[in-house]
Formats: sequence, structure tokens, C-alpha cells
Amino acid sequence: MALFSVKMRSSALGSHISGAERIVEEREVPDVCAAMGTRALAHGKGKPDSITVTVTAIDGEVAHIPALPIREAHCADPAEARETVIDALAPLTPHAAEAWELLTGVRDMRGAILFHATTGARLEPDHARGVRVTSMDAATATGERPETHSGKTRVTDALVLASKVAHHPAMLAEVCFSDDPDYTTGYVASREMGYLRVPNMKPVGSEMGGRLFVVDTDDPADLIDYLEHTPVLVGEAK
Ligand code: WAQ
Ligand code: MG
Repeated sequence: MALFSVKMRSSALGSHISGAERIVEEREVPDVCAAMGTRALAHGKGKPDSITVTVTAIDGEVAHIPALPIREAHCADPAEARETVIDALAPLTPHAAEAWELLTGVRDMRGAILFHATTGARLEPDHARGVRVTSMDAATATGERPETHSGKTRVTDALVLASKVAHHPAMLAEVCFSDDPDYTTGYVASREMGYLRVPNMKPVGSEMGGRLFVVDTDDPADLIDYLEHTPVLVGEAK
């Protein structure tokens, strides 16, 4: 069955306010467009003066992949979180501690760092922006009641992204924490370890935040194309 990508972005005076993306069946397209418009107008960051909704038919089949299973680490403070993340990365790269330092040192990136597992070098073409993962949605979002999806949580969004990311063979692991000063739980994820939630990755009130992908490839062009463009629907955990 043909599916459609629906993307929304809103801005005011040329600066970005919010964005959203869904992959849905044709009959859901009108409701999803309406819901995105409503959400864009109600966004806490302010009233947009421009809302763009783009609907694109997806050519061919969309890959369905399972969600990573969720686990929880117990970390009392950022020092324990650092240890948990470095322990998780250590079997995959000799540069695990450098990956942590790099991730916790960047600011205001829109995308993710690509971190070469063998050398610790950065592979993303634009270091200020990073690589942005798009073209994914929760498979449960398709169906009779698109409005049930509108309350999707931060964890669901992160799990969908992490599951798409982990699925690529050149991807060894991901580490993420939000730049939202009030949200201090991050995660480390991979095909082997699943999605491990890591509390207290940063102190409350900190504006640090970012994403880092530990990769095993010398030429990331195919990987970047997959992350940016290959449509993926993420189903229930296996
Ligand atoms: N692709 C790549 N990188 C991204 C993307 C994307 N689509 N969206 C955000 N980033 C990067 C960017 O550098 C942000 O600063 C950083 O990730 C954090 O983004 O289970 O909310 O959207 O409770 O603030 C984790 C939930 C929530 C953990 C992460 O990230 C849990 C979150 P945010
Ligand atoms: Mg954020």
C-alpha cells in the first residue's frame, strides 16, 4: 500500500519554531495535516508567521523494523551516567571516553556527530549542524485513529529514532541527551544492548545536549543517505 510522508515546519521572522513528521496511509493525510497545523499554532515557543506542510507519496515499499527493547540504568548523578555510557561504548571503540567528552562539549547542533569507532575522528560533513535523522515514524501511528498519535511522548520519539539509527549495519551505538534544561534522562542504544535509558546525564538547568553516533565505516555517504532519506516504520519491540 502506498504511504505518504507528511512534514511540517513552522517559523517566525525566519527563525525555526517547530517541526514534525509522520508516515501515514493516504486516507489519514487530511487529518494529519490538520493536526500538524493545530499543533504548530499552539506551540509553546511562540506564534509562527509561516507554517509549511509538505505531503509526498513514498515510492515503493517502506521498511518495517522492530523497536529496540527498553532498559533502565540507575545513575544517581552525571558522574555515574558518564561511567554507564563509557562502559557501554568501551567494547565498541577504544575512544569511548573521548566520545563522552565530545558529546558533552558541543552546543546547539541540530543533528548528530558521526564518531569513527576506530580513530575517534568526526565524519559528519558539517560539524556545526551534524547529521539529521528523518523519514521515520511509529508503525502504530498508521491506522484508524491518527489523533491517538498526537500525544506521542519524548520517549516514543527518541525510541523511534534510535531504532531506525541502530538498524544500519555500519552503526555501532548512539548516545543522546536532550538540550531541554529540565530533561536530564538520556540514553545509549545499539542493536545488542537495546535502548538503555540513562538518568541524570546532566545537572538540572543545564543547556547541554546532543547526539553522537559511533560508526564503523570510512565512507559515511551511504549511512548518511539512509539516516536522512530511507523511510522506516518502527513497530513493537521483538
Ligand atoms: N537527528 C539527529 N540529531 C538530532 C535530531 C535528529 N532528528 N533531533 C535532535 N538531534 C540532536 C540535536 O543535537 C539535539 O540537540 C539533541 O539531539 C537532543 O535533541 O528515554 O529530547 O530533541 O527518557 O532535545 C531522550 C529521551 C530525549 C530519553 C532526547 O532530544 C528517555 C531529546 P532533543
Ligand atoms: Mg531539544
